[in-house]
Amino acid sequence: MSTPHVPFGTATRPADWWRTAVVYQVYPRSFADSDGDGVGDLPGITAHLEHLERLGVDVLWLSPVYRSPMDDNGYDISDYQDVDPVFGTLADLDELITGCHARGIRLVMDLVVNHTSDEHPWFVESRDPTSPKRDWYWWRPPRPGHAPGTPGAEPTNWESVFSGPAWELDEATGEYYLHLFSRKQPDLNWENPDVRRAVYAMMRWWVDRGVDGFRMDVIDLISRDPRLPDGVVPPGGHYGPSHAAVLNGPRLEEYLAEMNREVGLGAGHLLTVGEMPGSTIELARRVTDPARRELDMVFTFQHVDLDVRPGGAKWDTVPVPLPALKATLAAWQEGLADVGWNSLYWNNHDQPRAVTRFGDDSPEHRVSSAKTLGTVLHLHRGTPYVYQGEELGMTNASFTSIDDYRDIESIRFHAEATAAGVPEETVLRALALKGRDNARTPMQWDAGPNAGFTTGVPWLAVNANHDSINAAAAEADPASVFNHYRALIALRHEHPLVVDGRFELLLPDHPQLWVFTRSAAGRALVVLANCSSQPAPVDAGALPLLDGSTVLLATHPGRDGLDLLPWESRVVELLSRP
Ligand code: TEU
Repeated sequence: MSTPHVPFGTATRPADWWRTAVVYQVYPRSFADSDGDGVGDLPGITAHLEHLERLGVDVLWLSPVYRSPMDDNGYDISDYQDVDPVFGTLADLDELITGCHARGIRLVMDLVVNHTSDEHPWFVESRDPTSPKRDWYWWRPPRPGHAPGTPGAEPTNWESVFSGPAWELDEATGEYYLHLFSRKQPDLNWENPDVRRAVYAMMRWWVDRGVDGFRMDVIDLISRDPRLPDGVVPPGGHYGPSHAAVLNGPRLEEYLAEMNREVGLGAGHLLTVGEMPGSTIELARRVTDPARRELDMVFTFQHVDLDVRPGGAKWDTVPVPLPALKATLAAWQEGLADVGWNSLYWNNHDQPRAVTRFGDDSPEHRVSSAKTLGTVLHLHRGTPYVYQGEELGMTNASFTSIDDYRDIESIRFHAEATAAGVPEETVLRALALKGRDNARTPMQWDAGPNAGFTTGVPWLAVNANHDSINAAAAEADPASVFNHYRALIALRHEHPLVVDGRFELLLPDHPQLWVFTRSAAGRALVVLANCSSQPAPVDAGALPLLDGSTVLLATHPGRDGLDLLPWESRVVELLSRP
């Protein structure tokens, strides 16, 4: 059973080390600014590694720091083997890698190879129709019977995730190039083996530089039907069955296995996690099956897309009943119980803050709901991901004007929706709920000016609530969200059931309670959580026998009754197996 937590320092990365690990995601623009230009940078991260060390995390996932025109904040890369000056230098990154390793923390890079920047030399060369690089991207003539630039002349009816057509006309050649994201993010053609070889060589270069793995951006978009058939696109271009032509394409697993082999990902025990919008349990069972040597885990979107109206755009928000959320995570637990492995996340740089979205960020309940969301997630089976600020219970930004936003997706949605006649306040309400900038407000280090993030003018406004929500206050307060996350991470390192115990959901239909067990080898844990802002009595009859059990972690220490307070949760080790 027990997958012992292997401390760092061993010469080699042990097999499956990531099964007992907790990953911390840093969004460099918003973590810590060391030179006062208002944008976070690498020396800023290195200067705050103690925060990660005190939290107890095992891995730092670094969102992109590569050279980039920053059209999509670095997810548009113009040089994969250099650092953008706004973030620092390659030497600064080496120092960060060394600093992490010296503290027993591994470092995972962000691999963005579904597309490059349109300023990448590969794409610049591909603009020449005679260049061999032309086939490194998806260049196509206008739709038959249409002159270039005329309505409907785009080769397919695909829409960009960032609104508007997914095809950009190049006046010089009269041809279009494909970009599922912004027009400055042209899609690479993975059908071309030269493209794949170039990507693998770049990855090996980073492995030789000491990185411990890769988070792979929209990796299930890299294989598509080369005939590029039209799709049925819902409004707003959010991932739906419409993008059937690009999601989970016919050669995806062939490419993942080839990448694993050519870069030595499995052989080198490098952590690999694929961001896979549109992924299913069936696909994840195959892709994360160790025997197939493709990926270690995937990021599914099924739980974070529950608040999207079916067939609607991401901005079409609907309430998420707790049973639906419980059922979605439980399905992935059961689906990957015997093969593969789950990733576990509430937050990242694309999702609104979970305490606002799934919890209750009011002053009365913010701390308890942030703790309880953490407890419920971290006690599921899989590798947890903590997004910067989550360990402080940071909330959505509460921006009130489009001028507050910086994210290309939000700004283009606002332009498109208001042009289509949607009232400004409706658009702003949607952005306040789901906009990506909610996750990107600067890290709140202290109650001082700009939350201690920068001595300059922050690129994105600091949340005013940093006066009470900040790392300095949280680390000093034993009852803080920070210290609760510390205890959660320590529990994972110390208790094999948290890593390997079989998951079983109880009370699946209960609208307030999230209750489940983790059991193995005659031992069992029970997680009791009230995920509502109202008190919730628990029917003892519906639970395993709790007599003689031990409370391992609680939001409200000292309480053992079964009338749970709002957002109260407990992790209990049973005396005997249920
Ligand atoms: O995100 C892909 C992705 O799924 C998001 O675009 C998401 O669908 C959208 O934001 C939901 O609204 C990855 C990166 O995480 C994201 O930051 C990049 O913008 C995107 O790919 C393109 O690289």
